[in-house]
Amino acid sequence: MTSPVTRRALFGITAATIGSLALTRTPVFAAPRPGQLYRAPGLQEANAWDQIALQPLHYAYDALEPHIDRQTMEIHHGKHHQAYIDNLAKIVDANPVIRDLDPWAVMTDSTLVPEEVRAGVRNNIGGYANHAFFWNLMTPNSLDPSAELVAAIEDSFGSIEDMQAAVNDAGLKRFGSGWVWLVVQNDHLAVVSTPNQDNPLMDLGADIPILGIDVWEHAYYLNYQNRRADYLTAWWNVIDWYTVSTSFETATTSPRT
Ligand code: MN3
Repeated sequence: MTSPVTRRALFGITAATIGSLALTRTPVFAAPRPGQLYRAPGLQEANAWDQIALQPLHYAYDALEPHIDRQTMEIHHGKHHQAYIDNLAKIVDANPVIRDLDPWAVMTDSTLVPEEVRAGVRNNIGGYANHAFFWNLMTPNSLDPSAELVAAIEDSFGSIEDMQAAVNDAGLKRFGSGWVWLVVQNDHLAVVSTPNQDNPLMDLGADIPILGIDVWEHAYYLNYQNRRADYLTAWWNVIDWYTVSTSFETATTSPRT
């Protein structure tokens, strides 16, 4: 893992400096390569269903307190995320035709699998991928976003605070369970939300997520009960801007494959 010192060397420009630079920067959005952003084991290798497994967090369960409490993290990671993995494995074991397909292809185009198991596959491979993505978007040692990401956010939203307000608003408006995402969309950044365990890459979507917040009640209920707005506000205290910045860089500089 990159040390905080190295991270600061990469991204340690003050907000004031970034603000002045942003006025003259025009982000160049080349072709995104969404697959590079999801580092979940097995998701991007051919016929790698058996590699799909729960990975340990890179911080302790209580490291995000008081914003995200230890018990929520234990249950969310150890029970909910594990359940998506276990349920997906059961479906794949019972349907050998799926085993011949690549997990990434299935996640992005669930019509590849038989209709009778499509919903189960979609929900559980989405749950696997989304949570693997989500854990790496949080850290107890949040640093500054890259100058390039700040410039893109200011171009698309006006300010980081305006972007956060747009994300929080979309998260609040997501009825029931789902996710809210900050995505690279054509030549700008945008906020979208998805129901259940869907993500913007499903159905061959072209939006590339660089940040996603879980707004299922299981992500916040123990600490925040019904106060989803308070959870969303608190979440920004644990954002890993390093991961978001590097995901943005990958999404906007890598050739589309
Ligand atoms: Mn969840």
